[in-house]
Parts: sequence; C-alpha cells; structure tokens
Amino acid sequence: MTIKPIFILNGPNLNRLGKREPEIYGTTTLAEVEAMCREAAGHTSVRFHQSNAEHQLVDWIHEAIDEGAGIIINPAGLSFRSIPLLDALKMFPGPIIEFHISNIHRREEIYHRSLVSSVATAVLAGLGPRGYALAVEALIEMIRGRET
Ligand code: DHK
Repeated sequence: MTIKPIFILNGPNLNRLGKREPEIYGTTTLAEVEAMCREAAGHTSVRFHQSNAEHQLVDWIHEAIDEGAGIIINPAGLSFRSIPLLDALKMFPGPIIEFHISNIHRREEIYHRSLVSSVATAVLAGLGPRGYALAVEALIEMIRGRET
C-alpha cells in the first residue's frame, strides 16, 4: 500500500464532463470519474482536483512535490501551451501519467503536441473516462515498483 497520496489533477472545462461534447468525452461526470478513481485506488489515498485556473493546478503540483507519491494529470487545453505547468511538473520526483479522455492525436492539429508529454512517465489517451481507473492502477504499480 502506498502511504503518500496520489494526486489526480484535471484542467480547464473538465468540470463540465457529462455535458461537454459527449460525442468526444462521453456522458460520465467528473464526480463519477472521481468515484471510479477512488475505487481503483483501494487503500491508497487520493487527492482529486479540477480547476479552470492554471495557477491553481501549479499550486496543487507543488503540494504533490512535497507530499505526493505520484500524479495523474489531465491538463486539458493547458497541455499544449502551459510553460508554468511544465516547469512545475519538472520538479516532481515521482511518476507522472498524462491522461486524455480522447485520442488527441486523432483530433485537430492544435491538440497534437502536448508540452506535458516531455516530462510524463507515461501518456494515456483515447480510453474514455473509464481510462482514469486504469491510469490509477498503472500509477500505483509504478510507485510500488520504485518502492521495492
Ligand atoms: C481534454 C480537453 O479539455 C482538451 O483540451 C484536450 C482532453 C483533450 C481530453 O481528451 O481529456 O485536448
């Protein structure tokens, strides 16, 4: 069991999951995603957050640097332009999974080049909302692998 919490961070517009472009993001709400993550995490503590503000996401990454075992981040639209987010993630010593509900590489060109991918341990994209639970399982395995 991982003692330190894992951080699951969600960027702009993900608070609208369930209603937002359901043909792309599905009909699962963010609250339902959070519940799936907590179930997948088992006894591992989860800090689950969403913000439309870049600075808030940076602050949560700083918390993870000091207290967290791993990060799953869906930076949403910030994936493609946020240097502050990239700089904060570079400071994180543990594993990072970059997560996108949709396959960003099959979408418009503007979604094809994520800055975050250059610091992520792994990238998951296109699995839909249920992919968050798989990301949690994978992150916990990564953490355990580093602890052994
Ligand atoms: C979510 C967003 O809000 C978009 O800006 C990304 C990502 C895709 C997702 O698939 O979860 O491009």
